[in-house]
This record gives sequence, structure tokens and C-alpha cells, in this order.
Amino acid sequence: MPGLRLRVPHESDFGSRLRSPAVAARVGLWLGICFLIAFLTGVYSHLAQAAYPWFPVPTQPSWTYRVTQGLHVAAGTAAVPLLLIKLWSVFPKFFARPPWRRRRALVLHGLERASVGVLVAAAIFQLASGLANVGHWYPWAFSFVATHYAVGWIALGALLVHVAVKLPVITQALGRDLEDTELDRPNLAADAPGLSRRGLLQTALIAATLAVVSTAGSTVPALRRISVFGVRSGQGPQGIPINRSAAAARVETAALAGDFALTVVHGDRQLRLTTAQLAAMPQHTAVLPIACVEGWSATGEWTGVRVRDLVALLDAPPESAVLVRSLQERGAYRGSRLPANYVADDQTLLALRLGGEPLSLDHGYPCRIIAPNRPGVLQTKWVSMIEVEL
Ligand SMILES: Nc1nc2c(c(=O)[nH]1)N[C@H]1C(S)=C(S)[C@@H](COP(=O)(O)O)O[C@H]1N2
Ligand SMILES: [Mo]
Repeated sequence: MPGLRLRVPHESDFGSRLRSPAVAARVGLWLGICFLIAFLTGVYSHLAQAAYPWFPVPTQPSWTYRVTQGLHVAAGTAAVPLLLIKLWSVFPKFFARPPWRRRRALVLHGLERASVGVLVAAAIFQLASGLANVGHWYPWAFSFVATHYAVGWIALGALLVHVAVKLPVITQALGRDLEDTELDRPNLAADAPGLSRRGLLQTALIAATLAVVSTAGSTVPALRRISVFGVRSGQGPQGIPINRSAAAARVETAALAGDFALTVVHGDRQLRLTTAQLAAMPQHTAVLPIACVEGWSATGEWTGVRVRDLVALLDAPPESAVLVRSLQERGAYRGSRLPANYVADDQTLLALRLGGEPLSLDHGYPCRIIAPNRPGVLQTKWVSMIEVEL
């Protein structure tokens, strides 16, 4: 083709004044807030799941994890349109020519570019992998949990470097009027008619709000009806969504077997309790949410035996921690640990019933753990054994 000549564009080829520090700094600020919320709630989620002895997670208020994890996913969702607009607004910089002749400036330029590269890659990775996880879509071989957590720290580090490097421009841009053109790239024509900066920022906010409102029904009951893109918006047997079904966990036969009995172990003593024996013990009811790491949550009225009472049957010290095992033979969530403060809580139950009826098979029949302020992944279903930690 005679007319076609490939040429790398130059920064000055992008004529719009919408692509300006005034816009980039403002959208960047909102994006930074979203990332900070996602980072802090993500670290909290990690600590709640890891249960390090040096970070005891309180059991009350029982809704903490529901709120932090709902915020985590909402902040990530809002960040998607904001990140796209932010990248668009700074895109011309991608084609800025490095200051080849000045050594010091060149080094600084290179470092700045490298940190931006890490930040952009980490940000895209976090949002894409997080959304894929919410959708139960794992088109990769690495462990989502470990990788998403590690890249979170990388993103935070790159974000801090980026803000530090850009601080002079950020403070100048935020201190000036939105329409001020002083900081714009040189030689831009006067504003062309069309979308204004204010219009672009409003669009960004509307897009972020729409993204959140159309998904947050997964955890905010008032939004259930309008959250058309919400994953698992409150549907499921007994009014609560199912994450892994009994069939998927391959526990159907064992859970429905007539001779099921729960084993409680303390050192060399052990006890086997049939479902009827469990039901004959003092029953307690707690209204508690299942709050999944994927951001959805739903409240149920659970009835069953206090884990504390089970531990007491074997004369174990009341401040014991316990290990929980399920009938499931494979999978990361087939067991969990209840730290001592969880065992001690009145609301920590081995639930037999949900909403007044026996647990459905998919909710963990014959019995499951339900405890206050606990990540969903640790609310072990189809419990077969409770072992006091020595
Ligand atoms: N044995 C077992 N228990 C499990 C799981 C599992 O895969 N296996 N999934 C967990 C996860 S990720 C969540 S969010 C909750 C969901 O409980 P539900 O299906 O009753 O809503 O169960 C938890 N308990
Ligand atoms: Mo979950």
C-alpha cells in the first residue's frame, strides 16, 4: 500500500486537552482511594484467613468480614472504569521521547517509567484476576489467593513510588481549577467543542457508581433487585447461595449415609455423636452471615450445638482451639481451624438447622460450622470431626 507509512506517534499527536494533569490527577486520586481500600481490606482478609497468633481476629461484631470483603470487591469493581479512563488520560506520555542527551534526567525518566510499568501491570492483574475469581473462572495455573495477595503488595509499593515521584504535579493540578491549562502539554490547540473536563469526570464517577450498583446486590440486600450483574444475589436453597455443592465436593454418599456420626477428639479420648445425639444436646440459635471472599454475603438463622459445649464433653480446657475436618476428601477448604476466642464465642455453632429446617445437603448437611466474623471459606460444611488442639 503506497500511502501507508508506519510511524510511532509522538506525544504531541494527541491534541485533546482532556488528556491533562488536571484530569489525570483527579481520576488518579479516586483510583488511589479505591486501591487503598482494596489493599487494606485485602490484608485484613488475609489475616482473618491465616489466623496468625500475633493477630487475633475478634469474633464481634459478627458482620465485620461481611463489610470489609464487600468493600474489597466494590472498590475493585469501581476501579475498573476509573483505571481505563486514567490510562486513556495519560496515554500520550507513552510516546514521550526520553531525554537522551541528559544522563541524570534519563536515569530518572527510566526509573519513573519502570515504576509506572509495574504499577499498570499490577493494577490490571489485580482487577482482572479478582473479577475472574468472583466469576469462578480460573483460566490460569497459579494459586489465585497467594498470587493476588503478593501482587497486592507489589501494586501498593509501585503506587507509593508513583505518588512520591508525581507529588509536585499532583499537588499543583489538584490546587488549580479543573479548566486551568497551565500544566497542559505545550502547543495544544484551544479546547475543541465536545465533552468537557467536567463532563469526563462526571462520566467517570457515573461509570464507577454503575459498576458498583450493578454488582453490590451480592452483598447489600437493598440492591438485590437492581444488581443485574451481581453474582449469586441471594438465590439458593434456604435463601442462601451455595459456593461448592455437595456433588462438587463429592460428599453426597457420605453425608446421606445412615450411620453418620461426628467424631470429637481430645488427645487420646474420643467420642462419636450421631445426628440424633447432637440434636438432643442444648440447641442455640444465631443470626449470622455467610460472607464469601468473593464479596457476596447473605444472612441466615442457624441453629445447632455450641462448639464450646462439644469441647466441654471431653473435659478439654475452655480456652482450647479446635481443628475441624469434613467428609470432603480433596480441596483446599475441606477443613479449618477455630482459634480459642472463636470456640469461646456463644455464637460459634456446629449448625444442624438453617431457617428452622434441617440444613440442605448443599449447605452442609448433616452439620456445619457457622461462626461470627469469619471468612466464608472457613465456615466448613459436612463436618465429620472436631479435634481439640493440644
Ligand atoms: N467442606 C467444605 N466446606 C466449605 C467449602 C468447601 O468447599 N468445602 N466452601 C466454603 C466457602 S468458599 C463458602 S463461601 C461457604 C459457603 O457456604 P454455603 O454454600 O452454605 O453458602 O462454605 C464454605 N465451606
Ligand atoms: Mo467462599
